Amino acid sequence: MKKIIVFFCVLFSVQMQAQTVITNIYGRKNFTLNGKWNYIVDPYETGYYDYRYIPYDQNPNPKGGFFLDEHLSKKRQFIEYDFDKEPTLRVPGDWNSQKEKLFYYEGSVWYRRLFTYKKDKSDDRVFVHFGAANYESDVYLNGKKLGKHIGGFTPFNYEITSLLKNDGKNSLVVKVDNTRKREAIPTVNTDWKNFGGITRDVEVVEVPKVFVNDYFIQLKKGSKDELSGYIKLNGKLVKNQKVKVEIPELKSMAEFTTDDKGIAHVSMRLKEVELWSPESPKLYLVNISGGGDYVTEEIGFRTIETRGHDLLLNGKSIFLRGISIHEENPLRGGRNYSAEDDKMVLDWVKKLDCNYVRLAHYPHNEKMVRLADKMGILVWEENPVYWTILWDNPSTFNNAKTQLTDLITRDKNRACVIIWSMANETPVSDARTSFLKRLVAQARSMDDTRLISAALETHRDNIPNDRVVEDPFAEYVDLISFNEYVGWYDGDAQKCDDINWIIKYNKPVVVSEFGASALQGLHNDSLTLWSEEYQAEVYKHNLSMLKKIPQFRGVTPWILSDFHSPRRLLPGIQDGWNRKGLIGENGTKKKAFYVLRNFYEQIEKEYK
Ligand code: GCB
Repeated sequence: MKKIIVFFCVLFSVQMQAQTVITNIYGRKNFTLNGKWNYIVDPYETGYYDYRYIPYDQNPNPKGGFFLDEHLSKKRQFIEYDFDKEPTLRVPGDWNSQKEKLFYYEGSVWYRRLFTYKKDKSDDRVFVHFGAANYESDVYLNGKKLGKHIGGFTPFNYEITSLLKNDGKNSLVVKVDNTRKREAIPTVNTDWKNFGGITRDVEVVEVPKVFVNDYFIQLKKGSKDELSGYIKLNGKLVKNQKVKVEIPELKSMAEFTTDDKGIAHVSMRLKEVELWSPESPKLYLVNISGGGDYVTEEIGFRTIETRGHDLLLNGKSIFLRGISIHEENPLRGGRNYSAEDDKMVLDWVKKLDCNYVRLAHYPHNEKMVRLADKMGILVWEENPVYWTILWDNPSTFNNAKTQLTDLITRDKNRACVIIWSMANETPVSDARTSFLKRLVAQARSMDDTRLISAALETHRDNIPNDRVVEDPFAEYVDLISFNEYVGWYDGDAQKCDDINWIIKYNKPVVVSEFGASALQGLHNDSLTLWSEEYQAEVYKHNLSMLKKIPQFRGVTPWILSDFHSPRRLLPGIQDGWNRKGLIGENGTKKKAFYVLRNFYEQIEKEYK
């Protein structure tokens, strides 16, 4: 029991909180830590808890084998781990799709990366930034704890200036635990694979002593030529500092002054700005400077609003020709991790004649959203509040709020993002409505320029063919979105023809899901379940049913491609995959793909 005795006298009590995430990480001076990391699979948490189940990092007198780094304790004996002898995993990337023996693994894995880094300027500050790690991460540099981050899809960073050995060997250790938990966001029950690991980029970022931590630069709500937002500096003596926004192509430049919190309000008028749209996704180079820092990135400007049933992009009525997607490359059966993965998926989206995607059911990676910005694809982004979570648990709420906050912080300058979704398919109750209302308040307080929605549920009335959308939460959203499965969980395809939709809200309806499963390559008549023909039939009938809804302004059928889901067990058909994709696991398009594309080509003409 007490055999694994290593006495660690260094105590890792520096439990720093995760710090405000640095905006536009890719526009900074970066040093990538992507690549091969040694790893230890630790299902018993041997590296974290001692034999009394006390975490080593909360124990003033630790006995046991904290998995930090043997390089720090070379002289000690009895160490029962050795990162150097362990195999490696690619970072970024989930562990399940990289190693066969980890395919079903859920639990803790320790990662270790050695690196040397030399600062450019001696008084610069250095951070380590993670695009995401699923789900809980404990991060240590050179034996000191930087902090713990909770949430599998949002970025986090820690300042490492004082711990970094300038030009010496540094050891970064991260324990990633993807155990599903009832109180977590998402909770234990989801219809997608719980890919674990450091799934996104890891960067060392160097910034000046006082730097531009965050900024929000978009058109002011209701205006087509006035920018509004803020710039936030980080560092000492940040009161009354000058900050500057410059858009060279528009010959626009303006200076602002920070308040005592280091925040400057931005407001400036643009001349002859070309608005961003799917047809012409114009991006401008925007330079932001202040406190000795200078960042630049491409930003687009557009307006999005609703008027009664109508959805207006840049003042013009638009129909959202969309598709839902998970962040999985089906050809590899793993979470997207590269630019090629993102490009392949968004190229499929374009081939479907879409102008819009729903990034379900959690924040996808930042580069994907940047690519959508460039390719002219509108985006719905979603908080991972999925199905039935612990609505009454305050820490569950704080977790959901933090993830939403971090998502909005990360993507608020992307013109393509038009909708923040609070949740997916959450059964109505007072506790749930109160929970979601508080999330809406948070989203609106951070960003009043975008629309708010959630994928709601529908219910049946006493009349068998009536389908009703009535939800107290609908009052708080800008769009009415719901998931419906007439033709799959709810009768057969023909049933669509008799359904009567009752939606009393005077708001645009953007249907968040409908669909049916088909095994790619399985052909039969259009009545046979699991065949491509049946799926195509469900699409035909659903599309003509939805088109009759007067407020119908968009749809994201479920889903672009087949994806892994441990809930889907039917042998020979599902084998661990959700088969509702329009594209099979080998990349082949199913018949329904073309049904949807034809529909969209038609709609595109109608909205010209
Ligand atoms: C839904 C969920 C989605 C599932 C889908 C299905 O309503 O929102 O996550 O994967 O149904 O295939 O049943």
